[in-house]
Amino acid sequence: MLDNIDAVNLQDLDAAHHFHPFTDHKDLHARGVRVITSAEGVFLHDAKGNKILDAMAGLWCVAAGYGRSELVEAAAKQMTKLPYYNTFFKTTNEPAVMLATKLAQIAPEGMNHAFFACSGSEAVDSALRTARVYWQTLGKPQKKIIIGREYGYHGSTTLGASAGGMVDMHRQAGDMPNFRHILPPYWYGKGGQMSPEEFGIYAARQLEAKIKELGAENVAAFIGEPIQGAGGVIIPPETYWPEVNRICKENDILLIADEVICGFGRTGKMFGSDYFGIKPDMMTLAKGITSGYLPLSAVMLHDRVAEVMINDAGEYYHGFTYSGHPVSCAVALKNIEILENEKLVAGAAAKGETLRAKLAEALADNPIVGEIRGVGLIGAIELTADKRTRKFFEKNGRVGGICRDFCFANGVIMRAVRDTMVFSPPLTINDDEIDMMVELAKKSIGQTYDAVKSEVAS
Ligand code: PXG
Repeated sequence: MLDNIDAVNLQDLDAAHHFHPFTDHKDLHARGVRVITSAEGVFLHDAKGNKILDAMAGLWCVAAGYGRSELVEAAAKQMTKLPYYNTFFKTTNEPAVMLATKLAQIAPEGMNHAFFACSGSEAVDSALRTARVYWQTLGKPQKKIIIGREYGYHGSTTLGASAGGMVDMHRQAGDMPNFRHILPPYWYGKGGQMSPEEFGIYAARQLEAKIKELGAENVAAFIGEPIQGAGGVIIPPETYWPEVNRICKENDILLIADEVICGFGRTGKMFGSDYFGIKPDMMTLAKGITSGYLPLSAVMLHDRVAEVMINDAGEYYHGFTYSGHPVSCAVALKNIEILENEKLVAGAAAKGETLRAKLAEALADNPIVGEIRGVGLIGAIELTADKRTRKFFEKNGRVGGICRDFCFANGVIMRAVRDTMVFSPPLTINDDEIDMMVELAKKSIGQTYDAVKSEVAS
């Protein structure tokens, strides 16, 4: 069937048969779907012959870039040897063991056990279940409540959506009991007159207040992304995570770092927890673990948690057909080898600095650019009606949408989250490609300014 593809109209077939994730289908059918046909390095090719710089690395995941034959070979080799076997019922496979061992080596101190799943959502779901079982095992079954944050994103299973702080998702599905949400550490949007440092403490203490309100004896865990990605690349002030560490410890609350986006070098450190000094009890990993080449995720358990789960919890009634899938694990191992051999993690820190400096220079005169922020190769550009007062445009999300469409038309993919343009290019991006990304961003944000000029404070 795939050999005949040139002869069929993929747009029509897609509209007829494909129900997409996170999509308004009426709107999609009116515009027509974009068909991506191939990719190499940081570039995508679509069916119309356009070449597009993917400044999002797919959905924040293609760390090692597209077209890596080493990953293809690792998959083919493992598929030939053992394409599948499960890790239930007292069995394991070579790639799963070796990957668990490798993850224990590169993860922060004390995180020595990996539980495998297929997606970030499944990892989050698994971490939340583990938190509940942990407290049950310690004789505190009433410790059930999970605290997350507004604008948090922890996936789209019902538990993940409930832990996340996306109100539209809560409305449709994620309204499970025993979840609460606190203010995100989003200084630009919510910091008012406070300095970022003051606001970091203030936002962390919302957690303390929430625990007090609920009673620490009822709270199982706090879950947070080191940097909130899908929520708009919200980078907490430096004061935030140390205070959260303290609050979780003092109140005997598990701390879950959702590293699905931050993990595997995005921040210029292997994990976001390394960058911010977070002391998690569990970490969820996905996306960059295989650079998106195959589905795979993991929950890393700190020894504190693993000892209880292994020695005292009895049987763990949880797992997936594809937990520890040998082909995904083989690809992950090769992918981590690439990150290490090509020094892509330290490279992300250096390239991120170059990228932000160039963006700052290119966008300095654009009146709607309120802030450019980033850590490593994850970043954001705030579009604002008045940059002196950090005032957003009317109908939040409208101007971001305009900008995103200009970006696409100009050949660069950036995401709009409300009116915040976010980016996370492959860690392999080179200097010329950084220049190209900056040029295309400058052009697109310039066109956006022209389109909304009348609304901008002079
Ligand atoms: N946690 C975090 C921090 C994520 O960013 C998930 C969990 C869920 O992973 P899965 O593999 O189940 O999708 C994510 C995923 C976007 C976007 O548009 C972000 C994600 C997924 C899809 C779209 O920003 N993040």
